[in-house]
Amino acid sequence: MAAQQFISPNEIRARFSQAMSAMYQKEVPLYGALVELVAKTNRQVLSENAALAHQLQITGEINRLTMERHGAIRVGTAEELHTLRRLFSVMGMSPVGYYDLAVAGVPVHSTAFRAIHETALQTSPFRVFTSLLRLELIENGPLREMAQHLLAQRRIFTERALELITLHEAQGGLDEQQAQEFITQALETFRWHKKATVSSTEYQQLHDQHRLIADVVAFKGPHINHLTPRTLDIDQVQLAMPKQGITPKAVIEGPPPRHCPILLRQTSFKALEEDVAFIEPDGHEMAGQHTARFGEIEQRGIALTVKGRALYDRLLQAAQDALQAPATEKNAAQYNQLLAEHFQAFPDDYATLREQQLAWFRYFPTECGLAAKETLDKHGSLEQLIALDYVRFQPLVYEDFLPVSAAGIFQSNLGDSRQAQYGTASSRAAFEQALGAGIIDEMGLYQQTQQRSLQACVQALGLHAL
Ligand code: OOG
Ligand code: NI
Repeated sequence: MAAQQFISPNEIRARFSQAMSAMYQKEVPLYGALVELVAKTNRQVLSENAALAHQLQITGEINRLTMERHGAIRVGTAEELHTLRRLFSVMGMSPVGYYDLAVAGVPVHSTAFRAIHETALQTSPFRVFTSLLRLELIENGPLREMAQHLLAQRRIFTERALELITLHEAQGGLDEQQAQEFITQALETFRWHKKATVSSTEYQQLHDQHRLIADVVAFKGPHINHLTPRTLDIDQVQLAMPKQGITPKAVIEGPPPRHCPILLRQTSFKALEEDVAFIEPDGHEMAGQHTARFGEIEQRGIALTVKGRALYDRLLQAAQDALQAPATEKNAAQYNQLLAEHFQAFPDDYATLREQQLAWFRYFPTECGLAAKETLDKHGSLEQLIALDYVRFQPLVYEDFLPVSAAGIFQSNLGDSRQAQYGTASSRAAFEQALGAGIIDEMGLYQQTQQRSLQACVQALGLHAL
């Protein structure tokens, strides 16, 4: 088959993300309300903040804003994770970053499947935070065996989805009809199933061990547990949520509000109590409830270098230490105050962030630089070109997640009451083995994008090098 007949993986991802959003809006109408609120707020911010609108125009992010979202799923076995990697690969999504949540009392480790090149991200930035349950952390032997047994019996992919994944691998792509069918079939894996695969007694046992274990083990598949639109002003949406009947968690995860947003700020509304049906040993259904699915919003800022990230981690830790307790409704104001105080030490203008190499940037030739192409010094340094306004820089947006924030999101939705303690040995190698591939280091990706933007300046301005 000729290569040009294949649909681009980016296009498949964009369509899949759209289909997933439509499905989740039907499943969880409150998510639809949140999407509307975010879209309205974004329009308002763009109309009031010309500088931000201009920045998003130059980086192209303006075009992806309304389609921007991430989702999260949790799987139970190495095989499930392995096949998911192959499934996401059809859509041009690779595993980026390793997140160990066990250190925060959640018995999972995770990665994010996402596109890795800036042009691919531009077509669709859809990401899926994917967690693998670490059954080995469950000390209760019989319960662990029960969970293993239940997981071994289920099939989370449709036969046709598996065939299309294999076809994609064999021929190197999917044509229009196959791609469409793939989207429909792949979506089935993430659908919510009201009917549990366990009895009410089994559910209770799993639940008593950890709510997360019940969520992963007691159902037919890894239902999407939230989808998260990107807002340009998370504080404003957080304030507006209660008026729409949506109650957000007490504090926004991540850095405090800033002129130049860094990394990622997130907040969620509590998981909903939903009706489910357990299958009793005699075969009849028993009505019950399960709480797992929720809504979340996020605001993305500039990606930090290793140095910037170390500073972020240090300041966040210091603010949390100073609070001397987990952040809750009661001490939220105090926590926000402490966070703001500690983050005074983090430069809050792009020029300084760049000078101190705390963050990643993209460089663009200016009109004025292009006009001067024939006469400018081909050996000029980047700093000279910037000073002459021949080249300008824009923040490179953070495309990943934050482990401390993710733990906060998990906890707020699993109930804050009990916090398990697990050994701290993280297990990246085991995760990669299950995945059947190495995890990509996000810092390398940011560095490459920055480098490609410099290279594009060299090309456009006919420079010797940069
Ligand atoms: C994932 C929680 C983490 C985020 O945005 O950091 C997350 C989950 O609850 O499965 O989604
Ligand atoms: Ni999330």
